[in-house]
Amino acid sequence: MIRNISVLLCIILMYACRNSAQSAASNESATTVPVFSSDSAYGYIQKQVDFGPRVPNTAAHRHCADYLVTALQRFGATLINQKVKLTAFNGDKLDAHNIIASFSPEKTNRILLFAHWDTRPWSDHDPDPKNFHRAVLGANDGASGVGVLLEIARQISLDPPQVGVDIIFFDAEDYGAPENHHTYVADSWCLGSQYWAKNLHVKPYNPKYGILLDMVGAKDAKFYREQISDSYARFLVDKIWNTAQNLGFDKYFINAAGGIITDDHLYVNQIAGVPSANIIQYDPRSAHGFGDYWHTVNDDMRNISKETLFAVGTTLLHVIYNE
Ligand code: AHN
Ligand code: ZN
Repeated sequence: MIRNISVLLCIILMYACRNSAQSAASNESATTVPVFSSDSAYGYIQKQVDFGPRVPNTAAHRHCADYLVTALQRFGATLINQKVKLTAFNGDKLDAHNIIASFSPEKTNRILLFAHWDTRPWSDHDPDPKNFHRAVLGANDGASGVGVLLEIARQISLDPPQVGVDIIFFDAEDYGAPENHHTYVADSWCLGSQYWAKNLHVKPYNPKYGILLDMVGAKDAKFYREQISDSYARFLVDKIWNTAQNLGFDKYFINAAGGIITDDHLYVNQIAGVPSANIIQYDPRSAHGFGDYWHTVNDDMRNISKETLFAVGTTLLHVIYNE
């Protein structure tokens, strides 16, 4: 009898403890999410564009790298500079620089955020063929993803999330062979991320997932579910697009299949084995796909919308601070 009562007490006690542990856990997870400043992100984009096109082997490229490294250090990140000579499809030797910033590097529970910071040496989609040999200014194609991630880095410095965060700015993404090139060259795009995936900055490197931002600042941009992302990281695409929808950004984040786009996330998935998704402006139903400014001399600040930056940045902050 006495034994039965003590067993019963034990069970009651265990149940009570379990409930209080659960409520403590749910209190902890009720985190507040910082407010994304689109003014700040816009400023970081302007700053990059003011250097001019960030084409590898140019002074603008070097000056912009210095600026990005300094900014990330100011936000308290631990920096690793991966500098390497890479050979482009046409034989050009590129002084490439992947910029790797870690927040709370001691944490094992981590996520990766990335964007390319270089710009394209040729405007090969410009309607005027005379512009072919002019470099792309890359307000959207390059600077927008970096600008959003710099603002997220600033927010992390003010109020760190539970999860450790790595931010990588990949170089030499946009040096791929033009469509009119005389032969097909495999893997001519994304040289910086290909190099990183084969030469990880820490080993082993197993973040939960990676998110790529590419062309995330244009007015009225539409982000469809990119198909490489969906095949390697459907859970993550669901998470991002559901978060955006719950925040009221379904005008931007369209929950339908987009294109199959060779981009940095392909190599992060395929070679580094980090399940990764690409948030990229590509409308499979429009004639221009990437937008009519893409790889033309018109990819300048007039193309950038604070409203679009806010939708992307806010969605990302909600994903990060709910980990
Ligand atoms: C291709 O056009 C093969 N991929 C697009 C990747 C890219 C270029 N993103 C920005 N610029
Ligand atoms: Zn490009």
